[in-house]
Amino acid sequence: MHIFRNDTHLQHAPVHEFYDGALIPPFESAERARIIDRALDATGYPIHETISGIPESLLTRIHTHDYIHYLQHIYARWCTAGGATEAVLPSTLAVRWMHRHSPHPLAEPGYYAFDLSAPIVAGTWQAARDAASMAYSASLAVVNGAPYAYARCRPPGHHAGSDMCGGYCYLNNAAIAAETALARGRVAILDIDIHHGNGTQQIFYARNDVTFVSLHGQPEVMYPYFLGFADEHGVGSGYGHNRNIPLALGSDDATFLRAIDDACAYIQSQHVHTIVLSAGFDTYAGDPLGGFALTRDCYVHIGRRCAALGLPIVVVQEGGYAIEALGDNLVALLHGISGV
Ligand code: Q9C
Ligand code: ZN
Repeated sequence: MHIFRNDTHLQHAPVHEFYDGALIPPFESAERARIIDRALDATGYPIHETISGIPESLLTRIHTHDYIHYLQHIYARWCTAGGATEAVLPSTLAVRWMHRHSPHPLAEPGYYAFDLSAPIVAGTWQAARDAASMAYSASLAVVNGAPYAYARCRPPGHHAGSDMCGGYCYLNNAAIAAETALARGRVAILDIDIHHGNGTQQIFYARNDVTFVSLHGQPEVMYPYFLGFADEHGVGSGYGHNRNIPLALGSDDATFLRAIDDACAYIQSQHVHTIVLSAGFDTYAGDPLGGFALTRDCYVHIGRRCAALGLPIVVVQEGGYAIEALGDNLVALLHGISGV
């Protein structure tokens, strides 16, 4: 199990988040990475702190050129236009019929964001770019023959679409890992974060080279609410290559592992060569953003079942906000996958 990590993420530290109307300290914090690193240090897995920079041409196969340009430059443009230095956050969201584009720095955030959970601060671009670079590096390791690799991505990525940020996500790290792994042939992304990976689904919805399968809380009652239903199968040549398995609040180990078995059978039917695991741990019992009741042991079993598919696996860090348990839960998953 090769570990990829770096500390650029420290530059992404928004001071607050909106949580169902309340202004609170962010759940998605640098502390998460610190706890993960502490647990990883005790494993003896080889750790790679120098990562390959992600090629621009790879980034723009996942995200639009305009969106990348926006992420790179909006913080400075926003401040110059009088926006608060705390963070870039939209005043208007360009939803449904409101989709004319305005290039004004105080307006554009509402075009490229689908919610208020992706504030952009001075170092957000650098952090997001290096998180994507870690996903790329981990996936390259697998392309070059490593059986398993893990990218400790922060900020996370699975809510980020081709030209949209939201849900703490800016660049879709798992999508970048999948695109990289296409060098070995078709890829499946298995998303086990409790929130539906709406961004990953959108990116690959019309494609048949990357299959997306997600286990998550029913969107009727869980963020991101508007996507992740069981009848979303893909479009065009992507039809049949998208699978959502929504689960009820309160789901426990047994329910989750049954759904994992379904997902694994589906992946087997897709004839892929690599698995990208979008690994969120907000399914853990007591996660402040969750609602499932998984135990630590469940992550070992999830890992074993994924490994039983007999394919290389790129593990990409997504959510997980029960911070004290996060490192141990991750290590449980990685142990389950690699057997050591
Ligand atoms: N009551 C990830 O786990 N806030 N993102 C939702 C709903 C945003 C979660 C509040 C949650 C984003 C990567
Ligand atoms: Zn999540």
